[in-house]
Amino acid sequence: MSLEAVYAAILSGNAKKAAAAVQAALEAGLPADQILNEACIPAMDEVGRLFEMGEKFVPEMLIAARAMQTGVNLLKPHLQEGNVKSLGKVVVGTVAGDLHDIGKNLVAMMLEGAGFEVIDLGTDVSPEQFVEVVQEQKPDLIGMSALLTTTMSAISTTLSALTEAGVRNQVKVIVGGAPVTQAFADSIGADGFAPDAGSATRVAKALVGAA
Ligand code: B1M
Repeated sequence: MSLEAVYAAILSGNAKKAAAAVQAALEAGLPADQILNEACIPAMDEVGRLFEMGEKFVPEMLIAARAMQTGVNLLKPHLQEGNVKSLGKVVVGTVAGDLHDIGKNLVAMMLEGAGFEVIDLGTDVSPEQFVEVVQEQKPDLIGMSALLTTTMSAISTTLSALTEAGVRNQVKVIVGGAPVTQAFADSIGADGFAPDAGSATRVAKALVGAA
């Protein structure tokens, strides 16, 4: 069964097999979002669970992440809506101290596909970098991703830095990432929260009045 092959290849960190399995699943007519949500993401969740149990280690998480990215790259053209009209400019980045980028990359990909111009600052993005890019690029939105409970605070530090620089009111801020919740987003004064990449696009559209 194709979805199982994708799941197994990512779980074992075999990028070549992951690519072949994703390709086979696409050719079998499975929708890209089903391959992503029912095979790729569950495989990474299982990697995380095994890491927590002490049955997998950081290098194995890393190779699984690479296998996932290889598969996602093949899904990318199928996940995007192909909308060409620009809905606005979005700056995305994983916050300071955090190196996780798979979720952030998915969010960037979906936003791009929905018609936003995306500037991806990468990972470990300092509050100063976010401030600088707002001053220079004047984006409509900032999207901050955090995957560690210890780096969630970097989201509020960045919001404070935007306020201190006098640019907080020039930009809407969306936050997300596994430990981030709507309650956390509300508590720090973010404009939007999204639990996954699909809803990040819906929230972004609503914030620029394009919903
Ligand atoms: Co890390 N890691 N990791 N890791 N890692 C987690 C997050 C962890 C939950 C694993 C575990 O213990 N079960 C745990 C965090 C525990 C905690 O804080 N509560 C953890 C840990 C502890 C660590 C290290 C500290 C391990 C160590 O060194 N001892 C270390 C920290 C490094 C650092 O960042 N400073 C570390 C390192 C790594 C790797 C580098 C090896 C690798 C990352 C590779 C990479 O990203 N290029 C890695 C991985 C792969 C994981 C897991 C297994 C998978 C993450 C992932 O890609 N998920 C993860 C366990 C897990 O999440 N189940 C784990 C798939 C991805 C599609 O989901 O990123 O949640 P996610 O994104 C979703 C949503 O959250 C949302 O949309 C996405 C798609 O639907 N979303 C947004 C994300 N950003 C958004 C932004 C938005 C809106 C929605 O708006 C802007």
